[in-house]
Amino acid sequence: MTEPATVFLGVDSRLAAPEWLSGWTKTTDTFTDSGDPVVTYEIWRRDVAPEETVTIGMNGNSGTVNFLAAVKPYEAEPERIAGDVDTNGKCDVLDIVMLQKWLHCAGTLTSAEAADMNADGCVDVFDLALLKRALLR
Ligand SMILES: [Ca+2]
Ligand SMILES: [Ca+2]
Repeated sequence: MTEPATVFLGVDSRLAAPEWLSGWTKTTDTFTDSGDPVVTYEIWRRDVAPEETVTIGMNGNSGTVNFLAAVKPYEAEPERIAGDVDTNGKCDVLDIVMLQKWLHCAGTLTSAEAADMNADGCVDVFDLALLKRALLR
């Protein structure tokens, strides 16, 4: 690798995850091929730094192709702005409106995570109060 990248690896779900996968993160994605037999692959991912070498080990089942690999340039998670409920990149009165409506069961939240101002895992009137306070500063 010469640039930061994310490597995705599909591992045959019929096999136990090999030891060398310990530095990888298992995603919730799977991939199913159309072969015979049909094989489902569990998708693992790993962010790789420049100049790092990715070594893929054996899967303990010689004789069959049981891997898929894909590499894409590393993308940082989009930055989340606390209180930016509608995720338009800024926190303003429209976010209060959206959260207020949602609390009255009349609308949707684009980002429940951004709405959870006090990060207690649920969105409620306390978060609305905090959002209002944040905007009044
Ligand atoms: Ca907003
Ligand atoms: Ca909360």
